[in-house]
Amino acid sequence: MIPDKIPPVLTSKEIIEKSFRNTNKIQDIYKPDFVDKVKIVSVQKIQIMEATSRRIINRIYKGFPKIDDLDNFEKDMLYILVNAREYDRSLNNLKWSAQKISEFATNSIRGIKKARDEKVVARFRSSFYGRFSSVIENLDESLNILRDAREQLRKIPFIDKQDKVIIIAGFPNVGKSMLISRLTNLRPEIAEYPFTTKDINVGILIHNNKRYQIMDVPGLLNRSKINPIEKKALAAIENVGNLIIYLFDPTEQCGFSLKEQENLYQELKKQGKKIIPVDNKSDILRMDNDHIKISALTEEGIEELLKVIEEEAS
Ligand SMILES: Nc1nc2c(ncn2[C@@H]2O[C@H](COP(=O)(O)OP(=O)(O)OP(=O)(O)O)[C@@H](O)[C@H]2O)c(=O)[nH]1
Ligand SMILES: [Mg+2]
Repeated sequence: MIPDKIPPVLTSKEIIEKSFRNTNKIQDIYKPDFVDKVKIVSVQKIQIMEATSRRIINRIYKGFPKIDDLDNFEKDMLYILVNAREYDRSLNNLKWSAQKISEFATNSIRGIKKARDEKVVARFRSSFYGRFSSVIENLDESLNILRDAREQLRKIPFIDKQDKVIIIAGFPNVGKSMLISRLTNLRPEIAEYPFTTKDINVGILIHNNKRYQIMDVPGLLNRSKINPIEKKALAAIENVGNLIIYLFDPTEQCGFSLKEQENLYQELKKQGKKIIPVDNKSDILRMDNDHIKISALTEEGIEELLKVIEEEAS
């Protein structure tokens, strides 16, 4: 899925207006018989409305990812970001409505072709207009749901399957975003309070001619009930991470004890992914342990970290 490619979603009013407006393009024709002329014009109007609305609806339908086509990471993210049942239902409503309009159009056109006087033609035509408008109006809620879903789904980062993914994980406020801004082109918000980062951000690191996707994910707390922001971090760790950099804040300035941070580290280790323990904020405090020591602030230790990334992510 390429989230940027999800098309914008019109309102039902816009779809109706556009469909009616397109009928203005019909060119005047000459027919000696007035009823024949009304019939031809009416059929054309219905055909244009049907085709215009179908084109708009299909474009939206096709442009949104179908849950079954997603990979595990995208699927997890979709379930976190949108109400999957509503989302599915809205897409199905679109499809159903386009079919209904085509059916109405076929029936109305059949009626018009058989009609012998202009009143009957007008009745078929306005009954099509009425049914057309009501089907599209009824789509309004589904269109609104999809418009909101688009905003959400666009937050799913695009992952290039060719390159390794390295995730910077850890408790909130330990310096993950500051570290990614040192390693990549990304400039996420950095602040001294927890859960500054609410979405996943991917930056590119090119080191010794190799390309890595570095992920800044929201902070995790070690507890059984996790919030939707933390779920995004886990979805990335479980599904796309080739290597995890687990960032500690031994100064505990992040607001969480080293013990809690250690417990989460032990939990994540159980996932069986390669995980490197790194102590940040070494400009303030250096512990006596075998973790790599860095300071995202002063950039000390970054070279050593790059070396380890190169060795471990291959
Ligand atoms: N002294 C010092 N402060 C740091 C260092 N790295 C980060 N900080 C500070 O720690 C605070 C949190 O940094 P962030 O990069 O926003 O932390 P985060 O882990 O991304 O936080 P969340 O997004 O909330 O999970 C900020 O006030 C930073 O200035 C460091 O190496 N040394
Ligand atoms: Mg952050």
